[in-house]
Amino acid sequence: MSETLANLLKETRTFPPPAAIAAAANVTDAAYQEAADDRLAFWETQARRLEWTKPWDQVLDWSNPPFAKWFVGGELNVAWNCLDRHVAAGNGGKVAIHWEGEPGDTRTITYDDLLKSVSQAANYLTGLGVVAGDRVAIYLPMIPEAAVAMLACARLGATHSVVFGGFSADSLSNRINDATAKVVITADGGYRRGKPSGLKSIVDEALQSTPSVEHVLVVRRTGQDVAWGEKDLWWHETVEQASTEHEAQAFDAEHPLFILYTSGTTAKPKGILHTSGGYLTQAAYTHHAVFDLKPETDVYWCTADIGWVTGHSYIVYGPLANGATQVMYEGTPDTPSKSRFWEIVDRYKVSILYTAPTLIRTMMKWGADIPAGFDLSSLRILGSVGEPINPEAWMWYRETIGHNNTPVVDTWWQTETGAIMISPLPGVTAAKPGSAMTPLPGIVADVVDDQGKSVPDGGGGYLVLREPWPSMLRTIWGDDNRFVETYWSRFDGMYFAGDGAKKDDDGHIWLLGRVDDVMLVSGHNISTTEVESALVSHPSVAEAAVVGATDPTTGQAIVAFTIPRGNVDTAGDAGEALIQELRNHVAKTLGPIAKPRQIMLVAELPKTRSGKIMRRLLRDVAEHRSLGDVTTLQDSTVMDLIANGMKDSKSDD
Ligand code: 7RM
Repeated sequence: MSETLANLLKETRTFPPPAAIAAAANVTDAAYQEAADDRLAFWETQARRLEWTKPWDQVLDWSNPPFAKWFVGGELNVAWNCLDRHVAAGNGGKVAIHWEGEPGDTRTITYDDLLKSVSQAANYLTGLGVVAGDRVAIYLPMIPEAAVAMLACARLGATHSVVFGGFSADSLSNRINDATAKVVITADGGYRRGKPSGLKSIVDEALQSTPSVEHVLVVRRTGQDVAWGEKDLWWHETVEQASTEHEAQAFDAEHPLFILYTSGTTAKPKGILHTSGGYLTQAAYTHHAVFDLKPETDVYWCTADIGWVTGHSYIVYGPLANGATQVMYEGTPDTPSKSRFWEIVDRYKVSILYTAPTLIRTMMKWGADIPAGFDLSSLRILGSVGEPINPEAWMWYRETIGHNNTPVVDTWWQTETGAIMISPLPGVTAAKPGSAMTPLPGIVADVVDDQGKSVPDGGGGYLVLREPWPSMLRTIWGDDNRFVETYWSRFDGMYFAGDGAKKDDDGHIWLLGRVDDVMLVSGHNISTTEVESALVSHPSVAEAAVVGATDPTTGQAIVAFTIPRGNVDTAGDAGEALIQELRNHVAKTLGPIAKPRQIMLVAELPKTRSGKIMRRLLRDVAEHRSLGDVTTLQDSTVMDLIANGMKDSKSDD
């Protein structure tokens, strides 16, 4: 077999858009043709969704690939586009953010309020000596000040680097030093799982080794005791006392907007650099197109953390550029109870929900009676991001959350791509459960084989992008060579994303997980995603993670870690019987080659804070290696559970 990646899973269900959504859709089928006829003219049209103080002279400069310049010569202020223009248009009284704290406190923030707060922060940061081009690190919980801090930087042309509130002092200081940040914006702490967790104390520790930092601005969120040093300034005593008037200055379209570090597994984190005009154009356009946002009536909620690119593009920049009203939630979905999400949807009449497969599978595990207790009829569009969504999780999302008639948009993109690249359009696409379907208008994606040749329909291989796009990363901060090597050298003239994918018989794209995770079983390249999806298609399974473990006869063998649904009996013989049933179920669904050697029933899986399964750790467990660094784990006790479970499980044949 010489195929690059096997295509085992067949899916025949399709769900055309509801007539009402199709009839009023922001974007219709015509957009694909328009973009195909003249891609650059198409993106120019989208850039005009923003207000520019100086028009561009050239749409794209691609004379020195892979270093792109979009909207060359154009000038705009990103924060002005997200705030001032909505206020100027008479929408200052409109709610920008319905914020919900984990303990149940709430804040309602209008566009007027947000503009005032951002102006205060911009004024105070200016007073601290922050000027365009400086870097500011942001280490905050999911509170409105996180958006305020980001927008204040954007307003001044300072480059923000948001670091996940869950990262350790070491990760924080590495990121601060890599970007030589001058100011850190943090909070005393934040609420997670019902407890105030400290942030300032971690900053204090990080600051032992960050010579570039001159000031630390501290938002008071929890009121917990904090140590206080010379560099420390309370946000409420400084920013909140500053003038609410601030005149935004325009910056070049290619002015750096933010750096966001990808939390690479072992290597040094990569500071992904995004710039202004192209980034905001694609963030705003995709938010408008993929979620069909009607700013007058929709209530939008993206459950991501602001420390993840999804929070940047689809909590801050995209929605605010489009004048959306959105919900922002501080905490976890199970605090104080497992119905927290559905309470919020019901209370605010959320109409567009954007979340991650990990959350959907967790909700599946908890059971359908929990959402059934709430009125979810306001929901009209559901989105998914972060990992491949298994067809059965997609179906559950649509049926149980989306009252069996909402479009589900599975959106593929990366920190590096800045905005959504491959996704159904809710008013156009007849979506298939588990497929990201089609590159968006203006995006040129393909699936290629080892040689970089386009695979035919029905074939699997590597997902690539063949043409530059406006919100593409411009480089890795401080390391152009690594940028070229990491993304542009595997296939000539193409961006390689690191993901495996296939085209189905209709040419629709299915993401198959990271190519590093692909399993080589008796000469077949099998994706983790397809085996996981086969497991999740069994009615007893909520979630599964699959890895290839070294095997003396097959090279690698498939080992699956499986979380049963809430009501499933797994005690004693019942558990053993289920394991056999699941192994046979996979063999029946995908063929005998994909039959797992071993299945373990577990309660949890190790995940990053953005919800991605850490297969590397599971591979270590499956091969009985030590666990290595688990500091980015959502819950490190999970690994103990899994390691214990390992002893009990047995592998036959
Ligand atoms: C937005 C985000 C990027 C990686 C990417 C994929 C995976 C994301 C999907 C997906 C299948 C999806 N940025 N990924 N979305 N895989 N279907 N809809 O997640 O930089 O944190 O991660 O996430 O492997 O390369 S990210």
